[in-house]
Amino acid sequence: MSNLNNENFLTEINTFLEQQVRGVGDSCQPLFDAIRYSLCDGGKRIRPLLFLTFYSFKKEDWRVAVPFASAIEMIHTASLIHDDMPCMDNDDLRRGKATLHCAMGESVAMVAGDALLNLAYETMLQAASDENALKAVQTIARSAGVYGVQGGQYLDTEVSSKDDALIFDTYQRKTAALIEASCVAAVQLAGGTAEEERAAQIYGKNIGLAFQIQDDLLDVFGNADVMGKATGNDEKCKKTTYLTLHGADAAKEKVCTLLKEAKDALDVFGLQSEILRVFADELSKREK
Ligand code: GRG
Repeated sequence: MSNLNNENFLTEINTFLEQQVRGVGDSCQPLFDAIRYSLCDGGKRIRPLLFLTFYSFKKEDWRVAVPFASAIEMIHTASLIHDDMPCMDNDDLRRGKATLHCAMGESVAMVAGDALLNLAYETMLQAASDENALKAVQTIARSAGVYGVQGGQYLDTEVSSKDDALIFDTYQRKTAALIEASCVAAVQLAGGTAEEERAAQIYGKNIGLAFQIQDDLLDVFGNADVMGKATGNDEKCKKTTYLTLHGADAAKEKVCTLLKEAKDALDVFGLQSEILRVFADELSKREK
């Protein structure tokens, strides 16, 4: 995923995130330390990088978009903290180190995830100065809730028997929604056209679905050391996945089809979107 790793974008995102969760040295400093432990170290940052990439297609002043891009990373990390907990996937390893509940206890992990989610909205609302920004915040909020990540997690953990339609419903909400929102909200913030919003939506959705099927493949065939998290989790939790329903060859083929659809949507952004085509190609080869 090196091609999206614009060093300026990455530095600004990481610096901004550090600042937001530094804490003020009061009685709740340990809670900030817990949040920083999960947020500031190890993630690939693909959602905020997608956000800044789409935004910069439309506007040069990409630094004004950093709070929004970073807030998406906060939402994503909050979901990972909760996802790892014993009542959910019960994982010990995340981003190459002990999961937050293993390192600091379950109740700290619970509150840290909640606090990080809240901080994401506070951060966006503080930065929102016009109608475009409010539209973007709404898109992001919807993608994190029942129509997105939280609904997807519900389906993932509570509905064990799934057909193809329910698998795609789960993947769309749990994984694709926030990736899609990272693309769409960036175009909205930049005041893009309806056609550009639609293109970003198709790209994000297809990238997101492909990302989750690739995740299923990595959970079975990946290297835990490279990924920084355990493999075999789906088997452990007896999850039905696209891979268990259709097998590895069909899963790899589906990833390629989805990535092709993602790339085909990009024409409206012209030559500058080549970076997103390369990113799509790299996704099918990702090892972490
Ligand atoms: C608090 C928003 C919120 C939700 C609570 C627990 C839960 C409900 C949702 C979990 C959703 C979840 C973990 C989806 C998986 C998405 C996914 C593919 C994660 C891996 O993303 P990467 O590879 O991870 O981008 P890094 O570590 O690189 O950021």
